[in-house]
Amino acid sequence: MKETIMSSSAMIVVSNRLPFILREAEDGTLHRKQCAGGLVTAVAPVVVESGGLWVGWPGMHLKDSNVAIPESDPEDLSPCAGLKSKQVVTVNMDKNTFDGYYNGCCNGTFWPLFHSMPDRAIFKADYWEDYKKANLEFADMTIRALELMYKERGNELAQADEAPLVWIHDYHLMLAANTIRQKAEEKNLRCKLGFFLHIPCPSWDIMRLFPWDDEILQGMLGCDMVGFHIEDYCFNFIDCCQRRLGCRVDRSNMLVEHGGRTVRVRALPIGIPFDRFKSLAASAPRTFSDSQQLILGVDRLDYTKGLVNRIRAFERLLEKHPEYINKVTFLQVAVPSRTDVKEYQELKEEMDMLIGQVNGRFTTPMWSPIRYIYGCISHEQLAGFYRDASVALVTPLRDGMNLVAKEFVACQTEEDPGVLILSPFAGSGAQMMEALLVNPYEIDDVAETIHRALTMDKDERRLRMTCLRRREKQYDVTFWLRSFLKEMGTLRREDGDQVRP
Ligand code: ADQ
Repeated sequence: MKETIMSSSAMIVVSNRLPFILREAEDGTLHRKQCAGGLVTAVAPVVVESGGLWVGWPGMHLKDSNVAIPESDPEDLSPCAGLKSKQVVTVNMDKNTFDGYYNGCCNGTFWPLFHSMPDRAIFKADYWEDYKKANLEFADMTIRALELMYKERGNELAQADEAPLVWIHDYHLMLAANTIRQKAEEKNLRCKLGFFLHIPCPSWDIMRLFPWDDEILQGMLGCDMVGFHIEDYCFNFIDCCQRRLGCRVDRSNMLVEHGGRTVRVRALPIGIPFDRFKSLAASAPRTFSDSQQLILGVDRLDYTKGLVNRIRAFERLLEKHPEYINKVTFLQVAVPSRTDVKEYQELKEEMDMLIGQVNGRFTTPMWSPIRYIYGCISHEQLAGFYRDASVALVTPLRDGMNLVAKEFVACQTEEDPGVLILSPFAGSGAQMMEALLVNPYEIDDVAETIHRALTMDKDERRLRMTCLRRREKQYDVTFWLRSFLKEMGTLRREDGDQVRP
């Protein structure tokens, strides 16, 4: 049965990207192209059903800010198909500002820094200026969205107990809250502000490397509640607020006082649409023969995901355990990411070279050790790969959560499940204790852990997988959404109020 969670207040979601991107056809007309990740799957139905709004960049630079957003195609079955064009507020900015904000500050500075890789981070005042400009633009468009909402539903909102909820997502928009708060107050537009960070929040030692760290922290504290995946990130954030801004903090209740307000800090681990992956896996066609054991890796091609170390570990496995030659195949699926950034192009070249070397070294007339798909595949196909894999290698060097680990688990059968190998440096590594946890920097250990997984007996596999599946089913993406709304005080009563133990 389809369950729809309702927010007791109207909702405005603000994210760098809209839940779809716009593309121009040859005749110049605009069309929506879907990009349904877990976030969109969970949040879009609530926005659709509660008549909410979504503020974001449409994935292309529009020639004119007032250009009409197309409605979804009739055959669109994605979770945001019901999102009407009047529920969408686009953010548009000139290409140079966008480049400095997105490619520069977001991907060149915050992404590596927040993943504790400061050597890769570029600190540039120009990028920071563009980031501030872009955040102002997002804040202005959020105010426009609030005005629209109050114009359309003024009476209803005036009588409602709850002010509309503005939910800001991720490291792209860490400065938006204070501007939204201030302008909303000036215009007498009541609202509550919530923020969720999808990547890790680093420790104070790392955060302080950013020359304008105080502004970032103050920006996030502009919200009423700030959510992270796991407690470690919450405590890092609280620590930064205390040490950099001198805030009074209450660690046991996870509260930070700032500017005369008390901000709640909460660990809200994201989940996946478990049942959806489970049923996709049940119907996906088989693509691999039973005679081979399959090791699977699925990632965006990103240096944080530990792909190079993983290939080296697999090479080490073949060196130390030649019995796997002709018997085990490693399939790496890598989705192209940030392809116009030099570091990502270099990583792609390094991967091509490394995979070529390993294949050149071990391939036999009937077998190649590594198969490599560089591209995006459908969820149906992905679910089939997950189901058919004996081992999933999820070994990021650092990762906010990592949904692949959870999707793999959802696609296993209880009867003859595979084994999850997981990095403790992913948020999911803090939750999925029954996985085989291994440090991705220790190549020998990873190789031996793969060996252990490939030879694990069925009883142990079942025991581990049953626990993993039970947890992911219960704490799925709907649970995450419900927890967020509950913490914001905007979960409609009848939707239940179960809290993670
Ligand atoms: P990402 O780093 O993008 O997100 P991750 O959690 O690794 O996310 O999930 C990637 C998603 O892309 C998965 O749903 C996976 O199925 C899909 N995917 C990967 N390769 C694919 C391919 N080749 N074809 C099709 N789909 C593919 C950020 C943080 C994470 C956090 C999420 C959610 O960096 O740590 O888990 O947000 O909060």
